[in-house]
Amino acid sequence: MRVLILGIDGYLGWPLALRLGKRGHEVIGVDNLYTRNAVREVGSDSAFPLPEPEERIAAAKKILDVNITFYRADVKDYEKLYDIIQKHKPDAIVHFAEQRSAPYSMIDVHHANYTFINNITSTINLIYSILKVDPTIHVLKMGTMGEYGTPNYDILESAFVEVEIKGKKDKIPFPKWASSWYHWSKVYDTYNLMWANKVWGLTITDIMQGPVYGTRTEEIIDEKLRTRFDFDEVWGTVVNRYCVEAILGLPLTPYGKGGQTRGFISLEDSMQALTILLEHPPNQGEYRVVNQIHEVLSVSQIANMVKEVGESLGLKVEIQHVKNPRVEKEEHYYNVESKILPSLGFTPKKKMKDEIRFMLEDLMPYKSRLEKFKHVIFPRTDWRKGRS
Ligand code: USQ
Repeated sequence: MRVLILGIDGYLGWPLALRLGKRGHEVIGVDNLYTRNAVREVGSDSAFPLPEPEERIAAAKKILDVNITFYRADVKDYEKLYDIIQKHKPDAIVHFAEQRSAPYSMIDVHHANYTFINNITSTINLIYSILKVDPTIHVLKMGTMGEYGTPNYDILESAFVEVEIKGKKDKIPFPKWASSWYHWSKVYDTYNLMWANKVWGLTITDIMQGPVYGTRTEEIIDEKLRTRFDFDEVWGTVVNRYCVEAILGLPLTPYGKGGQTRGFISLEDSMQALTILLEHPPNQGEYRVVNQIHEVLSVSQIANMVKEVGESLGLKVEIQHVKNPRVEKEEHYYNVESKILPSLGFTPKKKMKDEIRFMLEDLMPYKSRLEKFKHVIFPRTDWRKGRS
């Protein structure tokens, strides 16, 4: 297969390129390196130093014998995106080229606007490029479990649901109720993709993935092949943040009551799932929604896990519930249907507790680098404030 990855420089994009390359697929990647700059904008950096794209591509060739063609380009530039798709005519396009931080989108009006303009425009550009080059190309689009919010009913793995209103039945898109501008941008993307499928019969997999954690995949066998790893209050996600907090001797920070429950998945299992979905595309003209999760846990449970594993490695780990900077339910029902991936052979290999040990071991040698970013860990971006 020939696969174009939009957002190849990111936490998921890079390891996916290595995985697909190792499996013999041809890999082309696009990135404007926005995340690198936006993480610096909030005073932080990746825990592992990142080689320049050209250097990491050379390392992939040397260490894994994987060839990657890279374009430094912005997916908001329709002509550029169209030219790349027209030139390579991929079988599938993975769309990760979106602003992916909820706190970043909540900083102020400029960050909210950037999130919407970048995320919505990139998806529209992709839809129109495919339409012009080849409408049969499979689009694998990264959405988020956060599109659904935390409803008091089961989250089905279905694009539509039947409802009855005043005695009359109809099918409506499965309800969405997001909790940041970032998550809303993904909801709007979903509606746009469903519409493109209805109007033009595009073939789409819309992945609703929970928070990803971890430092390792089967291909990350050398420091030069590491993927970025964020831990600051804006770009870091909860498990990755806790691990860095534990390394630095800072208290772990469950927000509020800590009952916020999500469907987590390791980086390795995310790679496995994405590969399966690419290698088993939906039928031509189908819009397929996939709930991509593994372990359902609360942020308090995870803090206890990091404390236990950290202490077994000799770290002194405290847990300190902090005032929740977000507007979200802190105790709630959470039950997610996830049957498509298992039906295609997905068998999660990693348990969070085991991965936390590897993460702490991998991060430990970078402790002095992490010390420099201690001041950007405590949450400052406040949902209620609405401005910086
Ligand atoms: N949280 C804490 N303490 C922290 C950091 C976060 O309790 O130090 C809580 C948050 O309040 C939230 C939960 O952990 O309830 C998850 O937050 P997160 O920062 O780990 O993840 P989130 O902002 O939801 O976004 C991340 C990715 C995003 C992806 C999403 C999947 O950044 O790209 O779409 O996970 S999901 O959460 O299922 O929507």
